[in-house]
Amino acid sequence: MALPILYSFRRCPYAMRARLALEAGGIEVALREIVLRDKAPEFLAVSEKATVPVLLLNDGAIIEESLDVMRWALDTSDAGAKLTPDQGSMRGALALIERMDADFKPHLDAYKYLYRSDPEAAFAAREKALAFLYELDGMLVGQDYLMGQKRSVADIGVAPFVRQFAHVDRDWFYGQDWENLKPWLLAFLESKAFKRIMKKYPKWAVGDDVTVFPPFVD
Ligand SMILES: N[C@@H](CCC(=O)N[C@@H](CS)C(=O)NCC(=O)O)C(=O)O
Repeated sequence: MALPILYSFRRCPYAMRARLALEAGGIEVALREIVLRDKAPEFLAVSEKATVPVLLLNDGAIIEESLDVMRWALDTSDAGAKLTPDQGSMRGALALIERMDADFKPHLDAYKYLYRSDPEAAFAAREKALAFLYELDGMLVGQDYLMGQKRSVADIGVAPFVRQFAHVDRDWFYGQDWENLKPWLLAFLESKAFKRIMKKYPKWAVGDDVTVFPPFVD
């Protein structure tokens, strides 16, 4: 049977969290790597919204939001069991992700995109992002993951965005006193799952062989 199709972009944090959920559930998809500045017409035909990730299911259903791809993976595989927090609830984890998207991501975008052109505005945005990062740091006191001692959907939903924030100015980020957040992020970056979902693929074009994701690893 044909695999569901995932339109993805390696460095997009939304696509990363979708890939992490699929990876956790061992759900195989045919990955099509999209280049944002030169989107494949076939991708644009599938999704008017034209953002990645987009998951096209075998019954023709289209999932156009990363959080919905995660929810679908949680519901249709053992990712749900694997990624349930051992403290708090799945609902609480998803609510944290939604809050991050609404309250933190806009500041992250301003920080990242204004960093070179308008440092003053970028630093003001960075200031506004701090509250959420310190909240995460507080959640990590005495535990390895955001919602307990086990990796949950909260970690995979949030970490790609903290990574993006950290990478704007690594020296600054790792110079801050969020002593729990730094090792949590480093452990995420070193994790087998993250390395697996960050495999590089060439830009997809019609007629290419199917790229099965998640990739095989020893
Ligand atoms: N709310 C969407 C946001 C997805 C999104 O904005 N993805 C970015 C890349 S990280 C994108 O595709 N942007 C379109 C563009 O740059 O043209 C989701 O959660 O899937």
